Amino acid sequence: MRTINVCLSPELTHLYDLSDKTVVVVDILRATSCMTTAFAHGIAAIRPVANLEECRELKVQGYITSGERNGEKVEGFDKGNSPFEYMGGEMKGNKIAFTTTNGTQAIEKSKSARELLIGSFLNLSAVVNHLKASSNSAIILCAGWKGRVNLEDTLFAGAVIDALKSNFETPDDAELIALQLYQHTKDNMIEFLGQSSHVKRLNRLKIHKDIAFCLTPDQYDVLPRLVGGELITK
Ligand code: 3SL
Repeated sequence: MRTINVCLSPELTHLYDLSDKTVVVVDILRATSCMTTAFAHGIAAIRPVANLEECRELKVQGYITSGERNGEKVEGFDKGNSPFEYMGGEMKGNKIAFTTTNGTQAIEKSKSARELLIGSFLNLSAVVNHLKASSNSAIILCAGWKGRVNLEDTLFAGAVIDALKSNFETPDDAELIALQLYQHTKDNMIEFLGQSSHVKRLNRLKIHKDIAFCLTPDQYDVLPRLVGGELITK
């Protein structure tokens, strides 16, 4: 039977063999929610990059520069990391160079995967249906915060495990942690996450409306995947 693992931090990726797996990278607040939203509104491709300089250099090649550091838009960049910035449709057909504190770092660490997908609550069913239909074993890689575990990514991992527990073996306790957390909090996720370090951080930055939106399941039927260094959906 196929297995599904939850990797609770990018710092733990060395414990897993990614080369024969589908890896779903998740940064609920907010990088992978933002990427999902951008594709749903017509972005052609996203090039995830780990550092600011590389991102700036891609501007001259026609990329829109997007991202954040510590939650705040980077000076001189075109866009920040709020899903609401990607809904207008004015970027349709364009390519984005994207760099974030944790999400794009997690993508960087998963590049050896057989298949790399972008997951969020916004495209939860698209992720689940793809994993169900695939013959690959899978890893849900939680981006966390600077190497530390966070609640919101763990909750998403729990939602995926909940949907797939009869299709996959779950070998480790991380899967149980994620599943139990999700099952106990799924009906009051927003309230529960009020205690989380990143929700407190975003609230301090007055970024309130992104939180509820990023926790809303199945807004979009898109499934970004990494092909040749760029995320695409086609
Ligand atoms: O770390 C990241 O990748 C970001 O999503 C963090 S923030 O929500 O923009 O602060």
